[in-house]
Order: sequence, then structure tokens, then C-alpha cells
Amino acid sequence: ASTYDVDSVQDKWRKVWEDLDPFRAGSAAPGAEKKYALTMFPYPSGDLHMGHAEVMALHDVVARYWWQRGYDVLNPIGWDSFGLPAENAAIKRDENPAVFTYANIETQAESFKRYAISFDWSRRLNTSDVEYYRWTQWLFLKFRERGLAYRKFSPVNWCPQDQTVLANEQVVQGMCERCGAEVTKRELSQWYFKVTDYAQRLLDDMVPLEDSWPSKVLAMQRNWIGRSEGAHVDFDLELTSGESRTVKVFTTRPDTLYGATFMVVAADAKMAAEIVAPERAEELAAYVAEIRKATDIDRLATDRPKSGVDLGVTATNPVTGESMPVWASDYVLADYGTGAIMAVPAHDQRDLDFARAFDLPVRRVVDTGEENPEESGIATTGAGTYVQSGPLDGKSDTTEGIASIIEVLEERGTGTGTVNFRLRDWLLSRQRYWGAPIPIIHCETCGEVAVPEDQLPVVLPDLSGADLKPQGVSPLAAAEEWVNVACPSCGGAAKRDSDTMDTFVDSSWYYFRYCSPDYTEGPFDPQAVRDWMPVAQYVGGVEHAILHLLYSRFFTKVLHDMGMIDFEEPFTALLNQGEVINEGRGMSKSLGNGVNLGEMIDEYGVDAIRLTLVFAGPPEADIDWADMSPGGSLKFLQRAWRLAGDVACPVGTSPEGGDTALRQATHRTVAEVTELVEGQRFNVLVARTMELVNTTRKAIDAGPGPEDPAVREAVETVAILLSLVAPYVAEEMWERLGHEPTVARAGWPTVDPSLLVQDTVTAVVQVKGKVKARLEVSPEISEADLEQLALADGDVVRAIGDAVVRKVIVRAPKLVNIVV
Ligand code: ANZ
Ligand code: ZN
Repeated sequence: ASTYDVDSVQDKWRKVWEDLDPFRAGSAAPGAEKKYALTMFPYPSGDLHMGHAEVMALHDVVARYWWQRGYDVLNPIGWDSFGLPAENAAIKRDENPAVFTYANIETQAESFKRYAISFDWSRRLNTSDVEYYRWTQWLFLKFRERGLAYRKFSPVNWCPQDQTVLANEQVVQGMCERCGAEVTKRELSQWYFKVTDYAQRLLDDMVPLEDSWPSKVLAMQRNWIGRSEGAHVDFDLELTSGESRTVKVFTTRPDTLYGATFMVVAADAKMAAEIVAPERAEELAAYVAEIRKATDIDRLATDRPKSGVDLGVTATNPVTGESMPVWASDYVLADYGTGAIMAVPAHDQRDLDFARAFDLPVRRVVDTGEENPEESGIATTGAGTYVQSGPLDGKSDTTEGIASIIEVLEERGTGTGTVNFRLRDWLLSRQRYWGAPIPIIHCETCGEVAVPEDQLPVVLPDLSGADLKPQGVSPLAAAEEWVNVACPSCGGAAKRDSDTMDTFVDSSWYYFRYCSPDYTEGPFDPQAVRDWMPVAQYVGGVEHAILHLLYSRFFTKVLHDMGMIDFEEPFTALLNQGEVINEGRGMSKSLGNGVNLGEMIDEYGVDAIRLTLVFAGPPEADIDWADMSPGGSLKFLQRAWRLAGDVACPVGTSPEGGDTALRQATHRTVAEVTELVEGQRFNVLVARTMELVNTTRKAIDAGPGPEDPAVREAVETVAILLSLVAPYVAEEMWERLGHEPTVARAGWPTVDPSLLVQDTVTAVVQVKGKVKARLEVSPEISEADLEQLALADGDVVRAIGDAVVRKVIVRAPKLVNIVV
């Protein structure tokens, strides 16, 4: 046939591949090196969209390349199938989330198969499967045994729309990461993972990832962990009751202690209510009620008008002995540092704004040469000479200043040097139905009791027909039969914890499970994990830079400390793909600029869509679909496919003796493409393949002709290169060339180094035995041409000067010797 029928080709090969099962992990030659290629698993909230199409197409270039290179590849797929998106969608449709979720999973699986991603389909997993979440529960209990999962009562982020708490990481600019509603605070008893215990290691272990993770992601994690060096300083307070009390502050600038003129405590910290003078208590309570509405982002904003309440008590500056007022304000956060600060208005802008708003004293202690902040209203934060600072006066080294004040404080026992982290513990409990139940039982006599290991899993009850609408408590609390149990410890009446786990708990360890998805003795088979992990290449969106990637790193470190694995970082290399946009903007329903993947595939075929996405630009760059030409991609693929029909020498013919120029083009392409794939420059891989197709077409039509064995070699190479991007066309070409399927496992072409001749060589020109010029010339240059070039060179002409040329000895292409 001379036309390429996309649909029938797709149907044909899907069946063949299903029988061949070519991408089963462990199916490479014995002893082959193992490579784990991972792509972030999808939420089953609908069918696949353009974003999935892009990330999977890029990811699959790597996985398929590894197979071609002879590695044993683990490229698994599964679904992040618990969680709010599915639950909210199910509520809207008045369906059981399970029905909706599993139907979507089937739809997506079908789409992935049609999209021909080289997954090992035998390893499918869903985080909402009982066999999976029993181990999520098991891990929770193991973490708890290590003191890394605990419950505490404290103010938490609350999404009024989803009626559930949120982790700090799920609050994006004050909004719920999922639904966009403004997040408020509530006091609740909730479960946490103690990720703060790992803050320093999470920072340190990023160093070796410097070259293989996007620097943006590393910077975001560093910033999120937020390590600050500084000091804790103790201030003695005199309360109105006559009692005294010590309040600790965290400061990164203890060297400015002489400039501290008042103290501020977080208005919503417990401490504020404890120290406030009785006559100010009411005012404080009213103020706290007001600020509960503000987000942390608002509260820390420098341009926000300062507000606060004078608590009517005084504190003593430990170095000046001066008495200073204590205020409560919302610009100090309750859960950062110690929830209290020493205000140094001269050198901290927020403190200065506050001082000016409430007429509090400003004292400059670092002279930076700028105008005095007291007059300018602009705090100076840089280095300068210390003034009004006792022993520091006249000095000007900040590091030294900080160290010497810490020394003084430590000697007197009124402070210590310390490191503070911005990272908070991970709030993991959710008041929603569709998640892994927390395997804890609450007993009035025994307190919190872990569900015994042999009673796992705690199966999520079927609440079909029940109202799952968020009401602030988990719908599980109303499932009487499920909730009421005997205490495993005393046998008395007790209740199950009715919260479920954040889905980020599920996704923090799924890549371990893929190594042995049917293992029943633990979350994973240690040997299988030793074989495959860590992940060699992880591909996914930058939106997971903090949440998922930080949590996964934390889980991996805990598993390491539990002795279950011997590495500490899960993902050796990370690639963040760009976004697929349309007409310059993100695709969205409200803009009406969505592009339907299914329709695109129906119109142009899978290969053309995949090729378009890979060819669009560097993988990390955004793709504007409006600028793309899937029709052009399809035309190119048909051109490539036609080559296979034109090859006229039999399969198995040795390429030796074939046309040299074409053979060189082929081998140079393979050599270059190998480096391009290793360097993740997949778009250039496509460009080089296109060039090889054009060169081969010329060779068939005008050059050595279709019988030349170099043509077969070139077309076979095109098929193999295309197998990374356009698997259907590649397979069809391979068959037309007389091979058995599958081209995906044909093996990477071997490069013959003798065919990689350089385009130019350097010819040396000597005059009177001295080198006077170096010329870049073609290796095939004739002696006459080389002589002419040499004699025309400016330096050579100068070197000869007035002398008479007696003899020119030419050894093309390397040497010209001029005798005068
Ligand atoms: C005195 C001081 C003087 C400060 C100065 C800064 C400059 P990072 O680097 O982010 O850790 N701070 C401490 N706890 C706070 C809280 N709970 N809410 C709001 N602000 C708080 O910032 C640490 C600095 O932020 C601390 O150092 C403290 O102000 C303030 F010239 O103390 B500093
Ligand atoms: Zn009990």
C-alpha cells in the first residue's frame, strides 16, 4: 500500500504487542544492567489529557531508549486513586467514589495502551486497593513506633470548601491547593509525621543531586525547609500578677540585641493569653478573632498596615537591663521560631513599621552609612559599624558580632546559638472518606491503641448511599458498625480513628511497591528493591517540587533508618516537563481553550501526537499547542514509512561496501543521537532523524539508488530511532523491511568509528621550516587546491615576503611545506 492508514496500523500493532509483552521488567538478556524509569502516576479523575500525553511521551523516550541499549528496564504504571479529586467528583455525581475511580482507571489504562507507552502492565497498582493500603497503614504504624507519627492539638489550616484540614504544603498563597478556597485556621487534634526530625538530612542530601535534578526544584525545597542560623534569647517578663516568666525569642541577628526596644509575641499563640494584663485580655481576644481570618502570607506581608495590642507587661533586655514593652501582633507567627520576637526597629522593616505605628522607640546599633532609620523610616539591614552596642562598639564584622553576643548570652545562661527550620511537621489526617483509614483505636481506658499488625488492613467500609459531603468530621465517624470496636488492649468499648490519610502518604512510597507489587510479607520485597532502586529517571511536573518529592525523600530516609533499604534518596535523576498550553495560556474550561487529546489522536494518530510533543522544544519548556503542526508530523512519519517500502536489497545484506556518504550520515546520526538522548535533548533527536530521512530519500531517488545496502542500513536506523517516539510507524517500517517484531527491542545500532570522519582536518603550512598557518580543509582536498589555499593565506604571504618561492611540497590534506 502507498498510503499509511493510521487506524488500522494502530489496531494491528496493539494486538501484537499484547501478545509479545515486550516491556516486561526482567526480560532483558541475563546479567543486563537494570534501570528504573518512573513517571509520576496519575490521578484517575477523568480520561488522559494533553499534559499526560506530553509527560508520558518524554518519559517513554528514555524507557524505550534503555531497552534498545540492552538494559533491563522497569517502567511501571499505577494510579494515585484515593483522594479529594475523586471524592469530590463522586459527590457531584452522587456515586460511590470507588465506582467512579475504578471506571476512570480502566479508561485511562485503555488510553495508555493505545498511546503505546512501554509500561510493564503486569505491575499495575492502585493506592486505593486493599492490598496496597494495608501497607500504607503498616508503614504509618511503623513510623509511629519510631515516634515519627503523633497526634497533637494545635491550630491547623482548614479548607472551608473541602471541610478538611490541609498540610502547610497544600496551602498555596493562602489558598487550598485543590479547590482554591481561602484557607482559614482551626484548633484541632490531628495526626502528624515528624518530618522536622529529618530537616537537616533533607538539606544535606540534596548536594549530590545538584547535577541531576532541576536547580529550581532544589531551590524550592531548600527554601521550604528554610534553615536559619541564629540564637534563642531569653527575656525575663514581669507580669501584672507580680509573677515573673521567661520568654524565649528566635533571632537571626543576636548582634542587634542592644537595639531591641520592645518585644512582640504572636497574638494567637497560647503564651499571649497567658501573659496579657487582665485589663487588656478582652482587647486581645477580639484582636485574635479578627486575625484568624488572615492567611500567613497576608500576615507576613511587609506592606500590610501594622496592627497589634499592648499586653500591658514589660520585659528586660538581657544586655542593656532596660525595661521594654511587650506587644502582641499578627506579624509574628505562632508556629515559627518560638512565636515571639525581639523587635529591632532600626534594622528590621516590619519592626520599624510597627514602632512608627505605635510610637515605640527606635535605636540604631549598626551604622551602615545610610540615613538613620529613625528619620528615614527605612530599616538598614546590611553590615556596618556597631554603635551603642557595648562590647561590640567600633567593630564591623557581622559574623563576629553574632558569635560574640552568643558567647556572652551562653556564659550568662540567657541564650544559646541555634538553628531554626521553616519546615513544619506534616499534617497527614483528613476528615474525608476516600482515603486509607488511620489504623488507630481510641479507648477511654487505654488511650490511643495501634491496630495490631495481624488485624491489618483496616478496610474502608462501603458507604454506598451514605452522605459523603464534607461536614468537618470524617463521614466514617457516622459508620457506627465500623467505628465501634473492642479495644485491642483491654477489650472494652472503643472507637476507631475516623480520619483517613492524606493521599500524599499513599504516593510517598508507591515506587517501592512497583518493585514487587504482589509481595505479601511487607510493603516490598527487599531483594526486588535492591535490584531496581533507586529510580534512575523520574519524570513529572514541577508542581510536585515540594509536596510529593519532599515527602518521598522523607519516607525513603525513614525506610533507610528502619533498615529496610540501603540508600537514602529515591530518585537519582529528575526531569520536569514543561506545560502544554494553548494560544499562550494554560488550558482551562473557563478560557475554553482546552485541546482534547482523544480527538487529536483520532485525527492524526498516536505517533504524530507523540512526535509533535517531543519535537516541540526542550522537554522542560512549555509547549503552545496553537503553534504546533500535528499534520506536519504525520506527513513526516509517512515520508519515513515510504522509505521502508523503497528499500530494494534483501534483509540481512551487509552494509559493507554500501555508499560511503550515506553510511557516514547514518553513523554520525546514531552517534549524535545517543548523546542527545543521554542529555535529554529529545527534540534534537527528532530533528536529526528528520535529516536522516531526507538524506536517505535523496540517496534513493538521485544517489546510489534503492538497491544500495547503505540505504537499507539507513532506513533500519530510522526505524529504530523512531521507535523511541513513534512506535507504530517504527513497527510498520520494521515489518516492511522484512524483520520480525518488535522493533522496540531490536537493539541500538552500533556505530562504526571509521565512519565518523570529521568534516574538516587541519593542514599545517610551513615556510622555511616554521609553522606559519593552520588551515581547516576537507579531508578529500586535492593537492593543487591545498597548495593554492596555502599560498593565498595572509600569514603565509607575509612570511614569504620578498623571497622567491623555490619549491612547494604538498602532502594533502595535512601539510604544505614552502621552500624559499
Ligand atoms: C531580631 C532581628 C533583627 C531580626 C534584625 C531580623 C533582623 P528567618 O531568616 O526567616 O528565619 N522572626 C522570628 N520569629 C518570627 C515569627 N514567629 N514570626 C515572624 N517573624 C519572626 O527570620 C528570622 C527573623 O525573623 C528573626 O530575626 C526575627 O527577627 C523574625 F535586624 O530578630 B529577627
Ligand atoms: Zn482499652
